[in-house]
Formats: sequence, C-alpha cells, structure tokens
Amino acid sequence: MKKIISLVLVVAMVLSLSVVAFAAKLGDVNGDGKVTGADALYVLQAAAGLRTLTAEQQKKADYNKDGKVSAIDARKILQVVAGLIPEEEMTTSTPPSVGGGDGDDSISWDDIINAGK
Ligand SMILES: [Ca+2]
Ligand SMILES: [Ca+2]
Repeated sequence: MKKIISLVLVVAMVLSLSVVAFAAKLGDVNGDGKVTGADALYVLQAAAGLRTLTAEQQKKADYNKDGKVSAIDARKILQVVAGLIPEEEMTTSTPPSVGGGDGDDSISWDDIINAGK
C-alpha cells in the first residue's frame, strides 16, 4: 500500500511540474499549451480593452516584455505562429522591438496582417 501511495505522489509531482511548464509558455495566453492565432486574438482584444487578462495571462501576453500588452505583442505572436521567429521561453529576455513593419513607429492593422507574409 505504501508503494502505491508513493507512486501516486510521484505522479502528482510530475503532473504539477508539467503544469508549471505548461503555464510558463510565453505567448500561450489562453493556456492551451500552444501558441496560435487564438492567443494573438486574446492579446489584440486585451490591447483594445475588450478582454481582461489575469496577471498570469498578461505575463504571457507581453511577448516583447515591455510591460504592456499591445498590438506589438500580438504581432510577435503571429510571427511565431507563422514560423518567422522562434518561440521564446518566459525566462529569455529580449530588448523590446519598436515600430511597425512598414518602418514608421506605429503599429497598424496592415503591419499585423503583413507580419505573417
Ligand atoms: Ca494558446
Ligand atoms: Ca508588450
């Protein structure tokens, strides 16, 4: 019986560890374990004030780590989805990128849409 209990404990520990790793995936705002266009949509909705993110979701949504959840983060996530940039872990720190893809300092819908091209 003791063996079974310790086995259950080990399994529970492994499961909780994988849940932590799961939760720490940068860009996976909706927490399904994958970085997809749905996560970018969450970020866009949050940036537009249409969706309220939890503190954990905000951390995952702030892809460029500038402390804000904005369309820039959504664009980064879309670039990951499109395979243009590698997926990042929560622990890696990168300097925030500035500006849109068309060379000006603003992010437009065109930049977001063109990010995948
Ligand atoms: Ca996701
Ligand atoms: Ca950000």
